[in-house]
Amino acid sequence: MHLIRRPDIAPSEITPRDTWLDRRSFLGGAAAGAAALASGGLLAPLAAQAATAPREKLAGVKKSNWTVAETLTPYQDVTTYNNYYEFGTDKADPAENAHTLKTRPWTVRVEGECAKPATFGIEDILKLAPLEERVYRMRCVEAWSMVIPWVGYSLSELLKRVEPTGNAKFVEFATLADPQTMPGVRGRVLQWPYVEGLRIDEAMHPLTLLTMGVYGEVLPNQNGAPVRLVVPWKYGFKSAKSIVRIRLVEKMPVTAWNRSQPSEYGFFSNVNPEVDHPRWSQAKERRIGEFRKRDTLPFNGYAEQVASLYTGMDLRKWF
Ligand SMILES: Nc1nc2c(c(=O)[nH]1)N[C@H]1C(S)=C(S)[C@@H](COP(=O)(O)O)O[C@H]1N2
Ligand SMILES: [Mo]
Repeated sequence: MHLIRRPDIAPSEITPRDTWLDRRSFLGGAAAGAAALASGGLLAPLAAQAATAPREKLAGVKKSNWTVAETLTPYQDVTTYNNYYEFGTDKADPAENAHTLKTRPWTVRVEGECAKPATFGIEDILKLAPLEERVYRMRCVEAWSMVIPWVGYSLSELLKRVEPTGNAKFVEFATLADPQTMPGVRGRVLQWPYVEGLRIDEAMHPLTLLTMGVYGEVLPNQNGAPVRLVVPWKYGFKSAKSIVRIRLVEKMPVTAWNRSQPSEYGFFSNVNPEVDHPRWSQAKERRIGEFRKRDTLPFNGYAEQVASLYTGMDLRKWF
């Protein structure tokens, strides 16, 4: 893990993850620790916890070169300050409400313009390619940001299994919309299911992460369990949570945010400090845990890796 503490941040501002874990295992008691030692499986219980779901460590996670060396946003912030409108629109709602999400059994249907459409069980997805830890900068369109150690592998690993055809120009992601377990889906904040999309070259870019974990553990429900997308050079809403269907398509998909406010949310949604949201500036951001605002970087700091995908495009028009 790349825990580099910047000198301008007081240690007291950072909740050490170990303290948090200690508190949890204290709640869970000695039995949970014993269980973690006894189980040699892919998913070993880490610590039982009183109110919410037990935390589960992911085994065999390798470090990745696709990692930034910046101070990690504390686990507690990553898992309690969330956007997941299916569980409510306040930042605290998902952590409070998402315990109702049932993540097993779970399948992801991959279909459309491909030679071998298939349905993948979540257990297969976890074993499809080696799990990597990747520390990514994340930037929400609301102008806050975090640095998060995700666990997963490049989405391209999954997509190549179904053999996309030459007509596969875009990829559409649909996420779970279950009114029984998701209180937000009973309301009309967005049209459900939540749909997102990428161009095929964006979807195949190695940075685009199919994500099953965070902080070395299985994703908490509020972060999009059991499988979500993470696209670090785009605004956070492109990173669809709790994916159930991936469709290779010829035409640019209509996404949930684009449908609801086309003048505010374009298809590409690349982080761009020079293109303001119609109602606020995107020039700066508040890194969660910091006081002074930071300058927002083009492509969220990933320009070197992804800017070439957009050569010749007017990024003010294609926002
Ligand atoms: N299904 C679904 N996915 C979603 C959202 C959502 O409301 N529903 N919110 C998005 C937004 S706006 C952000 S910023 C990120 C937040 O992910 P995190 O809470 O894991 O950081 O999830 C994205 N994925
Ligand atoms: Mo967001």
